[in-house]
Amino acid sequence: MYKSIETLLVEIPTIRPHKMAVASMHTQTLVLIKITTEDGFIGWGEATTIGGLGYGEESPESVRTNIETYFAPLLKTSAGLNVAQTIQIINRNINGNHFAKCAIQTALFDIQAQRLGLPLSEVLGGRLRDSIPVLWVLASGNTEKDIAEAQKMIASKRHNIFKLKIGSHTVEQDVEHVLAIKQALGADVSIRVDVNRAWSELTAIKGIQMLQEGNVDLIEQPCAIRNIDAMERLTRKFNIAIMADESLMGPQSAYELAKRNAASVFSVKVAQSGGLTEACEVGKLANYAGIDLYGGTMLEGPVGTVASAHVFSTFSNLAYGTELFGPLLLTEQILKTPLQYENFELKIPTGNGLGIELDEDKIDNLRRK
Ligand code: MUC
Ligand code: MG
Repeated sequence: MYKSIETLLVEIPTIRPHKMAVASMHTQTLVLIKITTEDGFIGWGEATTIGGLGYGEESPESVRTNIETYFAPLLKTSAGLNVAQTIQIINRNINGNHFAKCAIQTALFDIQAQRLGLPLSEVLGGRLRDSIPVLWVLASGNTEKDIAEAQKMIASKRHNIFKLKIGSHTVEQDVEHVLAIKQALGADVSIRVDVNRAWSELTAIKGIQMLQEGNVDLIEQPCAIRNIDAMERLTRKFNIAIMADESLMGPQSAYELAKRNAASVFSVKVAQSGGLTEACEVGKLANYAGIDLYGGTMLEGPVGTVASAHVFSTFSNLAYGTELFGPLLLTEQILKTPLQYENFELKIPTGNGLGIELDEDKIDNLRRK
């Protein structure tokens, strides 16, 4: 049934350095999975991460090795099974590896949706919207450059909500940077911060207090991944939205975080969730728990970005919008027709499957050989 399962590592420089507490990026390594069936369908998936092993527990190289060594042989034995049955076999035989699992699942759903002649969103339960709001992340490392970049984005109607990457400087320096940007952009522009788990609980109390007083709208992942106790205390202590990102690793952890009241917003990432259906389950669980939703990114290229967009289009609550700007951070586009970003939103493709056409010659030129 599956003729080939390929993993391609595609290196693309970023339009400017992207500085975060966990890594400074100058290039992004897209991890693309291409599955070709015996009857001529091609499905794409993506397992891109950030900063090698700086962000998560899987690297581009580990994803490639694990797909070639463990996933591909399993897939070859699953001929005739549907997507759910294939995923069940993968989950029974392979521990962890959420990014690789998500990429494989995306490619299988892409094929399935093409076979059915439907956009991917319809196979996931059905879209509730045709476009989604997308914010921009200011992470040049320089306050004045960030302000100029934001003003350009607002003027061109591309983004009017901004997330700032902090946590690499002292809390006072970080707060000064954030409040200078907030003041320059004005009261109507929503500013959020992502600490990428850089703060201790005491530093977080100090930082969040000042940011809340400065009318910042949201604090993302202030403390360590497994420090759920601190996340719980901070969520109870402050009125400002506290969002779980790295701590949210799929439906089981969503359940734990919700039970503990350890976040008021979930940043749902398809790869971190372990797959598209798992990301949908996180969304449903958040609804039942009264937790607001935000569509996160791993700075994926167009494949992971569009797969995420199809998932987020099915969410009934998307109170904090999304950050699906990954392809815009790259100097090269790898689609024949680029994704459409306009009026502060991303249009969700309407064609069958993912609804995108990859430029395979370009990918071949950019990929690691
Ligand atoms: C993260 O931690 O949210 C998403 C946007 C961005 O700039 O970095 C990522 C990772
Ligand atoms: Mg984050």
